[in-house]
Amino acid sequence: MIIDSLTVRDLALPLVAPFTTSFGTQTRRVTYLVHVTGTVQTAAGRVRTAGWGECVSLADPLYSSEYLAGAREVTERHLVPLLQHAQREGTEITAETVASVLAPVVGHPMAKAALEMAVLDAQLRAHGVSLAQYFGATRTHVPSGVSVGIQDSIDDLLRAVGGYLDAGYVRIKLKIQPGWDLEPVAAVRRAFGDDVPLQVDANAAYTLVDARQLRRLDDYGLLLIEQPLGEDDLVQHATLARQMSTPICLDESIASAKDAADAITLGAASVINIKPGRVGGYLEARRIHDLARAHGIAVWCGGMLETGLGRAANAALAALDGFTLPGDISASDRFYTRDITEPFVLENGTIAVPTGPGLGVEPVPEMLDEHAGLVQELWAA
Ligand code: OSB
Ligand code: MG
Repeated sequence: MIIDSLTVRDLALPLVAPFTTSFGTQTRRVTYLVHVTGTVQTAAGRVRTAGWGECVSLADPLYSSEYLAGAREVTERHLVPLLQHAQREGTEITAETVASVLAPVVGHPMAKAALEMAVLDAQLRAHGVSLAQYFGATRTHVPSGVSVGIQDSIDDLLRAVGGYLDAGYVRIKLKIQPGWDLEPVAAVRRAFGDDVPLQVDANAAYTLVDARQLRRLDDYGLLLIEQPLGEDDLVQHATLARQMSTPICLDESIASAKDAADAITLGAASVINIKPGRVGGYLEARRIHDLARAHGIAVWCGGMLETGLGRAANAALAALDGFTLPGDISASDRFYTRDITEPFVLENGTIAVPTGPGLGVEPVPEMLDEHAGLVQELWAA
């Protein structure tokens, strides 16, 4: 496309309840939205188009080194200028070229992914193609799992899990940390039985010294344990994988298709959580899906408390064949009283994949008025 404007808007949405993981508690989702406008050459001629992106970075550098203010800053000072320079020099900015144009900047995958998402949305809207069609995904609905935060008590946990099961979620993920692991897992199994698809996520809260404790989770028939050890601990994850029968899934450790290949080669993961923001965008996410599929490694789509924009894109990605496990693609009301788009709702334990062009959803202006800050122009017409 030929970009003629790019703006960002800060956004803050309250959460329906605090969300606690081993790295901290969130009570609201703060992020920024990217909006890009321009023209795209199509078979029908040059058409005006616009697209939305959402940054999945969290406010603080606790889940990843990237944090929201840094992502916003690098976008303004480095990434948008790289796009402008490339366009001036005659490189067409498309979803397929964004990553290589931004490659000189080291790191900052979530900031890069938000830009790529906006360009991809704009480009697909111009061509009248949905994101799912672009990926080659055929499923119309994706199974919906829910991530359950660390609670103040086992009673609170059982109430929360019971509510999600009643709502129809088809898979439960419990956040764990040292001191909140075997007991909550055992309590959920006791209360809801052995047939509930159940998995745990440690967000890197353990070390290999804890191997004996982690191995005790093998008694509970878990689908997987997600990111027990540190982001950099690929070799140690491979060691742990040989010591326990519960499949190891990596989240934080996988920042690229290359990381996924390394993890598979080392035996550090038998499942991969794909989060498009964490790996620099939906195109790299797609490559990880393809790579994992070729190796017979299961993947599922993770979540970062996305608004309806990111939720729409995640549903489209998860509609690909290789996503063989339910993702953290819950209904909008799992996190938000009111989403910024039309809400995603549970239908028989699934989320419908949008069918309209691009993301297939758009922010409701009234919600932006209420929850978004001023429009900041980073690339003026
Ligand atoms: O580790 O998967 C994670 C949310 C923020 C940061 C990291 C993680 C999560 C979740 C929430 O588990 C998933 C969701 O958006 O539903
Ligand atoms: Mg995780």
